[in-house]
Amino acid sequence: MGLGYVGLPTAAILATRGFSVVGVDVDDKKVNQIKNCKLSINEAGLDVLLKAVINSKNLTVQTDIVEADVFIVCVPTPLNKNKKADLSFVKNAVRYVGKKIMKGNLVILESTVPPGTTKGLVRKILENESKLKCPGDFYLTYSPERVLPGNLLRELVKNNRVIGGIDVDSAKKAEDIYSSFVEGEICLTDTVTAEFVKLMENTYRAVNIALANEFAKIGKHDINIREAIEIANKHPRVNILNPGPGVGGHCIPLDPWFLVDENSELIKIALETNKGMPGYVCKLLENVFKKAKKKIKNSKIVLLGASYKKDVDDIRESPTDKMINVLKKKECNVVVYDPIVEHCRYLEKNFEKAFKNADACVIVTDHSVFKNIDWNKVKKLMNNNPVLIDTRNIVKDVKGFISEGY
Ligand code: SAJ
Repeated sequence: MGLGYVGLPTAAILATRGFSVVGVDVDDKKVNQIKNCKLSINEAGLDVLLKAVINSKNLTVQTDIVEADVFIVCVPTPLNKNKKADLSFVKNAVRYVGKKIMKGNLVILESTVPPGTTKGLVRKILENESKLKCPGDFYLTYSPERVLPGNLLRELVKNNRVIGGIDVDSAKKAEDIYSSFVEGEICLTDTVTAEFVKLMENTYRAVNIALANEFAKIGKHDINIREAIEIANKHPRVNILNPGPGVGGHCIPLDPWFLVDENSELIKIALETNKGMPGYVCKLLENVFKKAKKKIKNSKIVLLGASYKKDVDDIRESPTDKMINVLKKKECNVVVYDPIVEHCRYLEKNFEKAFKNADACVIVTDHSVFKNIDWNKVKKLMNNNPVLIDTRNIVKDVKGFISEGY
């Protein structure tokens, strides 16, 4: 259930392991695309895998749910306006599952959810719809995905996996399924612990990125922050992450909010710190304009990179998008250059056109191809006193720019 970033690769991998898999999604456009082996996700190797499993008929896709032995739910859990989990997609999917389950079936939830959701809400809906009892009549587990976009297929197989069961038999049933393709260690626990583990992982990353961002802000005047981090990380028990223009993607800036309550000041502050980074970068830019005696109003600014991180085409929660809003308020002429992303606001796919007569460039995403940019050529395309802000530390030894960064 749910043929997105996690559901589709999971369905495809299971289909290569001898299971007869039916992929179900409410979006008929997406279903038709997948039937024709077209992907809306740009993930290395997934196109080849999808063709193979569709052609072998081990994976069929449709909008209607069918009876099955195992149901795996991989639907989104966005954040609502009150910074709480929006469980409407989970509720819907589970309602459909509840109408189909029979005695002895297994239900697995993979979506990121607040602790207690599986044994509370999910179990209740399944029991109400099916008139069956759990535990007893059917098995129920929570097993979160842990895959890194950009390296998804490899991580799906190689990563360790946590499975939380409503009871031990449920966890073992799910282990039978995942052990068909997971090469990492499989840890069995209860559902609430597994839900908490997933949120701890993304929170750990959010807090540590926030710390790196905080260091970059504090050290900005006299310290080469990248060098400082590199040296500090030689300590055997220190591993500081990289500061950047802010944290994007559909997980790290959002999921940790599921843990925030009156006892969690640190998580909240970390999330706010990361959220403030695009604004901080715009402030840096403004200060450099002042230094260069240039007016930011009506200036042309190139934002290099639209996606939330390197080498992916995903723009969800991207710092670029947030910076566009700030710079537009200052009446700047914003252009976004990204060779990987196909659609975003102010996108210019032509490199020369993007930089022609620009006053400033802000490096937001560190796509690998950006390492090959000829900055001397860029300088010639840009107006006098060109400004360069590098938030990803990808430009080395380039002269002729008034620059700032970390
Ligand atoms: N970032 C930094 N500095 C760093 C590392 C990352 O600024 O040192 C930024 C990135 O540029 C990006 C954001 O953080 O904007 C998030 O990127 P990411 O690569 O850390 O994570 P995601 O969102 O692509 O995937 C994460 C992963 N979770 C963890 O690493 C704990 C992945 O394993 C999860 O499956 C995924 O969230 C998810 O779906 O929950």
